[in-house]
Amino acid sequence: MRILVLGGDGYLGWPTALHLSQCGHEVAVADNFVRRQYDLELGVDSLVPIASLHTRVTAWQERTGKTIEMFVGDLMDADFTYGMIRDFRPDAVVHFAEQRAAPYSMIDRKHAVYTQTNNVVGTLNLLYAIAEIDPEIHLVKLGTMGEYGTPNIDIEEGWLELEHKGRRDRVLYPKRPGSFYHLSKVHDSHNMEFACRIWGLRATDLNQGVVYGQETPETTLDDRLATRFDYDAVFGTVLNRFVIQAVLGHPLTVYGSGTQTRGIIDIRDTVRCIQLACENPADRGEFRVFNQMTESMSVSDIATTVSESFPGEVTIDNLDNPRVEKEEHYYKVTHTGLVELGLVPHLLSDTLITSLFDVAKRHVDRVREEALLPGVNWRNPGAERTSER
Ligand code: NAD
Ligand code: USQ
Repeated sequence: MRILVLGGDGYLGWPTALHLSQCGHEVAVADNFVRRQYDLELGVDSLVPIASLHTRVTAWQERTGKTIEMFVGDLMDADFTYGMIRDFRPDAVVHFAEQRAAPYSMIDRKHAVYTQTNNVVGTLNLLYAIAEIDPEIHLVKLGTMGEYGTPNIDIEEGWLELEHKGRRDRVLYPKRPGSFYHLSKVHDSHNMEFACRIWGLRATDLNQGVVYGQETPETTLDDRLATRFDYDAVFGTVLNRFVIQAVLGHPLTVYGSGTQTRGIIDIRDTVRCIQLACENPADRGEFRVFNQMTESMSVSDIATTVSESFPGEVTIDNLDNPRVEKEEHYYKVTHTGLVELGLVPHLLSDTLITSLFDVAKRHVDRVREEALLPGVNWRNPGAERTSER
C-alpha cells in the first residue's frame, strides 16, 4: 500500500513510518517541524538526541535500501495539503500531525487557541483534500482515550447503543475531556464522523491511551533512527517521566492521590496498531473507532511498578494536582477491536522498564532539572502569560 504518515518527524510518527516501510509499504512522511519549535519555546529537548528528518531518511535508506519520501509543510496550509495528496496519491493517510500536550494547551489563551486551530483546521483541510481528490483514501487518525474522560459507565469503542423513552439509537459516545487539547480531538472526531456520513469517506479514529517506551525494532538499527523521548512536565508522558525521575534520584511526581486511572500502551504496539488499521480499512461511509490501549493502570500503580523495577532507592512525592481531574472514579474500557484484527499486546513488564532505565541512564546529563516540575496549572487561566493577551 501507499501510506502517507502526517507528523512523521514526531515521537510516534517516525517509528510508525519505519515500521510500515519495513512491512513493505511505500511510505511518505510529512511534517512542519513545529514540535522541534515547542522545545525551543520551552527550553527543553528530547532526552535522546534526534537526527534531522533528512538525516533519518538517509540513514534508513543506508541501513535497509528502502526509501521514504518527505513532504515539508503545514496542514493548515490547504495548498500544501492538497498538493501532497495529489502528488503522493496514498491508499491510506495516517494522521499524527497535531499539537498533542494537554499542559501546553492549558498554558493560556494563546496556546489553547493555537492547539484547537492547528488540530481542527489541519484535520478539516485534510478531510476536504481527501473528499475532493480521492474519497477512496482511508484516513487513519490519532484520537485519544482522554476524549471520553472518566464516565461512570463502561467506555465503548466510539459508539453507544442507547435506549431512551422506549426508542433505541446508536450514537457517538458522549465525551467529557479534561483539557483544550483533548477537546480538539473531540472536535476532530465529530468532523470526521460528519465527513463519513455526508460525503461517504472512510475513516478510523484511534483513541489511543498514554504511550510509553522509546524503542522499536526499527529505531534501534542505528542511532540516527532514534525517536524522541520527552521528560519535561509539558510534553513528557507519565511513565516515561517516572523512569527518568528514578534514574535521576528525584521523587516520582504523582499528581494528587494518584488513584486516577488511564489506559496505557507500549510504543511497539502503537506502530503495530497503525499497521493493522491501514491493512484492514474501514468501509466507504464508515466512521470506525478503536480504543488503542492495552491495559489500565492508576498513576500510583505506575509509580510503584517503576520504583519496584529500579535497582536502587526510589521515593514517591504526591504533589498537589496541577490538573483538574477526577482522582476517584470508575474506569472500564472496551478495547477488543484491534485485538480482533490481530494485535498481540506487549503488557507492561520489568524488562521494558529496565530497558528504558538504560536509555535514560545513557543520556541523563541532557536533563534540565527545572523542567521536571509542573508549571502549568489548570485552575489559573493565563497565569503564565498575562501580558500576551
Ligand atoms: P509529537 O508532537 O511528537 O508529533 C506530532 C508531529 O506532528 C510533530 O513532529 C509536529 O511537528 C507535527 N505537526 C504538528 N502540527 C502540524 C501541522 N499543522 N502540520 C504538519 N505537521 C504538524 O506527538 P506524538 O506523541 O508523536 O503524538 C502523535 C499523535 O498521537 C498526536 O495526534 C497525539 O495526539 C496522538 N497521541 C499521542 C499519545 C502519546 O502518548 N504520545 C497518546 C495518544 C494519542
Ligand atoms: N501525571 C502524574 N504525574 C506526572 C505526569 C502526569 O501524576 O508527572 C498524571 C496526570 O495527572 C494524568 C496522567 O498522569 O492523570 C496522564 O498524564 P500524561 O501527561 O501522561 O498524559 P496526558 O496528559 O493524558 O496526555 C498524553 C499525551 C496525549 C495523549 C494522552 C492519551 O500527551 O497526546 O492524547 O496521553 S490519554 O491520556 O488517554 O488521553
